Amino acid sequence: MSKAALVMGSDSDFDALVPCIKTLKKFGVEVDVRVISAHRSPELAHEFAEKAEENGYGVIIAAAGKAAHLAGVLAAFTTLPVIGIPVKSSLMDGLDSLLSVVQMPSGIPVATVAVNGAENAAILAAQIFASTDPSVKAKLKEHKQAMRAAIIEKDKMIAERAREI
Ligand code: RP5
Repeated sequence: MSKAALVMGSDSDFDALVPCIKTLKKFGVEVDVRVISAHRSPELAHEFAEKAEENGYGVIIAAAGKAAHLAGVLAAFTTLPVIGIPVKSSLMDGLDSLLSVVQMPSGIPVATVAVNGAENAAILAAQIFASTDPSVKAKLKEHKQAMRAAIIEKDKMIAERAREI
């Protein structure tokens, strides 16, 4: 079974990450959820990233806010794909987190989703697994079909509302 790690910098990030956990489970991706801080427990971040592949993870999703260095630090110690979720912070609406996650130096990429983009992080992880896991791929196709059907419904509904004006 495809297995991802979702690592957050603090337990205070958890609520923003619930959609990521739900979405990974929806696509049949096993997920281990951890709190590891790049700043408060840096040696554990190092150890986690170095052992992630032998521990069976295919993707690491790393979420942090403010000076959000977690995803970049984990990416420094692994060749696994790392997806970064900038968590919205109280002072700058998450712009601080976004820039901290996305502005990686050449050679160490972090695939960064939007501020609080927890669902998209899970979908991107599922898409990475889908190249080798047909059951994840089938669920992704169903998801796209469902979105398409929902948009067609909304199109009809909006046309109806516009006629009534
Ligand atoms: C970051 O600092 C965490 O990812 C969190 O978003 C932020 C604040 O952490 P706490 O002070 O709430 O633990 O490292």
